[in-house]
Amino acid sequence: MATTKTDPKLALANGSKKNKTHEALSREALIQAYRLMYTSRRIDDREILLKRQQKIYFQMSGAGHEAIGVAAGLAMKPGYDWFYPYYRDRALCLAVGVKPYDMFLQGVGAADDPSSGGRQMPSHWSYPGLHIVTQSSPTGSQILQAVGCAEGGRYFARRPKAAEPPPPGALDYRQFKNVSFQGDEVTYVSLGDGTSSEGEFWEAMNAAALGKLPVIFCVQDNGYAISVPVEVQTAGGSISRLVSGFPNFHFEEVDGTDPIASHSAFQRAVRYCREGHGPAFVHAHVIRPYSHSLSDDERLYRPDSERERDAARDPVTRTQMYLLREGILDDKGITQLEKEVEGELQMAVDRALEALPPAPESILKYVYSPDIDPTSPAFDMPPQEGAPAADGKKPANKTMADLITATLRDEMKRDERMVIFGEDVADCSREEYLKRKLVKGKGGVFKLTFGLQNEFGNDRVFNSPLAEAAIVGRATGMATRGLKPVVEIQFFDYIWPAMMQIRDELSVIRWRSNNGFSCPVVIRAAIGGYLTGGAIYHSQCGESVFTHIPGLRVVFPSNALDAAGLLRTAIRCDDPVLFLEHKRLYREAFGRAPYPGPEYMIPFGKAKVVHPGDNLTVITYGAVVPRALQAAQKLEREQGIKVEIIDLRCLNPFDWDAIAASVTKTSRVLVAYEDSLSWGYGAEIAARIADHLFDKLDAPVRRVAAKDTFVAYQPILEDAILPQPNDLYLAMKELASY
Ligand SMILES: Cc1ncc(C[n+]2csc(CCOP(=O)(O)OP(=O)(O)O)c2C)c(N)n1
Ligand SMILES: [Mg+2]
Repeated sequence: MATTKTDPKLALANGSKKNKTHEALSREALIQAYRLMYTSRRIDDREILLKRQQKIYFQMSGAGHEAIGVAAGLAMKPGYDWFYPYYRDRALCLAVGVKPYDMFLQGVGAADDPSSGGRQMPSHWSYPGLHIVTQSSPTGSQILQAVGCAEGGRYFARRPKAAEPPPPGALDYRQFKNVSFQGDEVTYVSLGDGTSSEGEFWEAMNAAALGKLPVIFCVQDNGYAISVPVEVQTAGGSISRLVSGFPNFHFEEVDGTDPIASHSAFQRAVRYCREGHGPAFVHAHVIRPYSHSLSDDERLYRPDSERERDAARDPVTRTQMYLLREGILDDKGITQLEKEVEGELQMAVDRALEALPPAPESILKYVYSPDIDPTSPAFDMPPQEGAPAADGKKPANKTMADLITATLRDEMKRDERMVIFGEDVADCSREEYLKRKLVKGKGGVFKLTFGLQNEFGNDRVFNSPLAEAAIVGRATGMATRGLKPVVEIQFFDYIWPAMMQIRDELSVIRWRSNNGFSCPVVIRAAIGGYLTGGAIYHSQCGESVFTHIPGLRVVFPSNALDAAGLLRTAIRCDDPVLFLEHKRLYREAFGRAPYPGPEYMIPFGKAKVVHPGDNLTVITYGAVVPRALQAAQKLEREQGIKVEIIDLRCLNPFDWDAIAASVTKTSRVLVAYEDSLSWGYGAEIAARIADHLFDKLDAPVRRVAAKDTFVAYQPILEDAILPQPNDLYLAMKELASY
């Protein structure tokens, strides 16, 4: 696609009176643009003062970025288009409709701060009514979500029925998600020049180009990322040059301190996206007159000469000069406008300083959905005896893999908002091969999604590029719009590129936006070892890394029926869920069950006693369950010791009541898990027992787990590393005789 570059002869500084039309901006619009730019700058100035007076706690300025922000805001439609701005986008937010008072409420951390209720820093925008989606602080983690947001909008435009509320009585997340979409909506996302070095930026560009999605990527290039200049950041010094090979894009490179040129560039970009041609890239050259933040002093790394060169391009003064030169406003008019703005800001500051802080008791509110409690009895739905399998075959014992597939199929039928994507999950991306019956289809490396693309179409079941952050980031954006993405991370071992999205975005979006936004995604991941040859990178556990994250539900079933019941709860609930599927259990003889029907559900946080006993409690989950059973049966056979085995099934929340009841009865407890011993999931359980049940214990709390190393390839080593039935047997025996 063509790149449009601003002709310097037309640039604002050289504008002449002949240029009466100001491109697409009327005189009134130009005055409005100046008012917004001036307001933005003065809010920064006021905040800096308030910070120095210790009346606010943080400040991040948008100074130097005002022209491009206002231009973007005026070229787009608030409450219609979608916005993923970054911290320098104060002027954009003002142009889209955020009030200065709301910005000062952020600064003071007020309960009434509409963006987060005092939870998130100022300049981290979140205004649901204006479609400004909650922002975090990791540079660039908003970009993939913007792509997912655009995908969500397009999905609903193509399938408007999916956006309708669920039938009355249907218990699921849809009841609490009002979907709105427009056929020609555009999603804006911005970032700094430095942030374009993040991998997620490139993943997002690729995904947007592949999908021809209506996303405008706005790189606001002030030449620095804190103290790192652009030539050290970006190979060749120009992000425009680097991205120019992406297909389907419209490119603009513009002087982002010139509101007229910026507005025209944005108008062209918006038009291109609205017309459905694909994404756009706007590279705006701006300045950063106020150092990176109040903690930074740019004089340490930028000489005066360079800073003065920048100052000559200051967008606020340039625009003011332009208005004067063009006779749009005279001195008196400028003074009057500025006086009005100062008056408005003074009132806003005065009011914000009076605002009440949030109540300390509110800190746990909105970690999870306030609307749907997945631990409640409403999610306790019995299996349907003799239900014919979803594939029409007669009831027979099914594997965990079979019942996961059946559950996915049932839920796809029930809820048109559900989509499945990930690496290799489709039957065949080249659909014509399927249609012509040239191939059977793959459906996942473990085949759990086999047949679903064939049945539901490739807009609902599709392959993603090999990019885990993109899978979770896009899913998060889609779920924000009301879809239910059930995505697959092919191996738990490769979940780590998505960690930023999971830890800093997916799990925290509801809390940090004070319930303004939510993203109840389900991530399925194949986990665990005992594979004989799985080695270091196909055997990992690591569930405690995720149970440590507030806001994320973590489920880890050990058998077919539990997998079906818990997966259905995961899909219908209103929180993000990490659903861990043990590869070794997928097709094990252990734990098979007949298809339980399309309504079978198990509430989260409810353990199951898989072997009753009075002498000793074993708390475990996943692939250790069958191994613990084997050990307990041997111990009972040999010594008559009766071991109670508790399968937690759900790790966050977990069933404390079941643990307490059993330990109170047996007074001896072993916590057994497959992950390496130290700092693992069992440490928390053991600590809780020591804390709350100390007086019930007749023996120390013991743990059996993997050695504190990695899972090796050679089976002799794997056996020595992972907990074996005999390790469990010996620990149980020792504990029983303590
Ligand atoms: C992932 C991540 N790494 C580091 C930081 C710390 N940090 C905050 S802003 C910033 C520089 C960003 O520069 P740029 O993208 O050019 O935006 P600018 O601030 O110049 O507008 C850095 C390194 C962060 N917030 N997130
Ligand atoms: Mg920068």
